[in-house]
Amino acid sequence: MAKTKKGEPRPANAAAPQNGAPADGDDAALNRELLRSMLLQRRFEERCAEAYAIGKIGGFCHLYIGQEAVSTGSLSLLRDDDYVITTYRDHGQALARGITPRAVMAELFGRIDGCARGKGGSMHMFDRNTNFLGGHGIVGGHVPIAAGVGFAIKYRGGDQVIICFMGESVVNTGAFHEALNMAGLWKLPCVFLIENNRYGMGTALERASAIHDIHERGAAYNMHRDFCDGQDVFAVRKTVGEAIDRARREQQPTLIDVRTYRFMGHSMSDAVSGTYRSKAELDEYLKRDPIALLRAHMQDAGQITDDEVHALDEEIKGIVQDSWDFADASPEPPLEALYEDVYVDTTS
Ligand SMILES: Cc1ncc(C[n+]2csc(CCOP(=O)(O)OP(=O)(O)O)c2C)c(N)n1
Repeated sequence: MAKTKKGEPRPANAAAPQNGAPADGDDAALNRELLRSMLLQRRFEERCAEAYAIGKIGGFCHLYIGQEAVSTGSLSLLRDDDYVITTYRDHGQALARGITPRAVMAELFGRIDGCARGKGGSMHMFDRNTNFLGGHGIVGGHVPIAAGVGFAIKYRGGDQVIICFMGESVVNTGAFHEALNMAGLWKLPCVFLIENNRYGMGTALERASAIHDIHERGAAYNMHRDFCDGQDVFAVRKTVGEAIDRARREQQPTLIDVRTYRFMGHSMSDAVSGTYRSKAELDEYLKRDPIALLRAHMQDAGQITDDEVHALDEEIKGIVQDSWDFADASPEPPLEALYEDVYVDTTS
């Protein structure tokens, strides 16, 4: 199990492979951590759908089911002092970064023990302890913030990196281009990671973008660029790992097109599929469920048995139930809390 700098075990964030360590795929202990992280997100999101349906969660709610290899693969490579920023589809990444299921579920329920004290909700997970800088609702709005964090790291002489997750629709917003230009110009330690799940709400990438190999947009900003299979957690780790190294050692940004698919609708307002894609297409992608692929790899390699998978699944369901019970018992923030956290107090 990976250790934090303070020596505490940190299950979700396994360390990046070192020279001489077994290649990804051969490392049974690492694979178990990856499977656990992905399964936790899956079971958590299934319960979120249920909680939303019975009114425990209000507002918007975008599920992450199908994309778990992206969060787990990339965030399993980060150090504790690195940074993460993302969009509204943020529950899975919050969990993979190590925010507790209790704090994420309480946030979803709008309760005081949530990671943003119940004020953010589904789209605005935030946690200073894990350098998780949100959860942002405006498409593309967080990309300049990522560039700003990259600038701050460099200005202070640090060797941290920031991973900035975004949907593929973001590449058509102005903020994306402004931020990538600055990151390319100033050589900022940013990994711009596009979670390309093929649809922005109901609009296919091909109907919205003049080019389809969207990582090529990085060429305009003199930036390294790459793409990978987002259903294969090992492929994600390899490609994102190279980008993290480049950011950390050379302070060079990278734009990555991680090709994935969301198994649910855009949000709980179109929870299942929608009219914009065919059932045949969905069925085709369901065959490449990232969790099933990793599990099959581990079973073939003799790294896990059916019974062990079952036991792990049961344990995780228990953790998610505990998070639900915890969130349900947590109080709503008091009315006065409306006036807190509005301005930063710079006087004390
Ligand atoms: C500036 C802005 N325009 C429109 C919206 C409405 N909106 C919310 S999600 C979304 C689609 C974004 O798709 P994508 O970036 O591919 O991410 P995904 O939802 O697929 O993860 C849109 C247009 C918004 N939130 N912000």
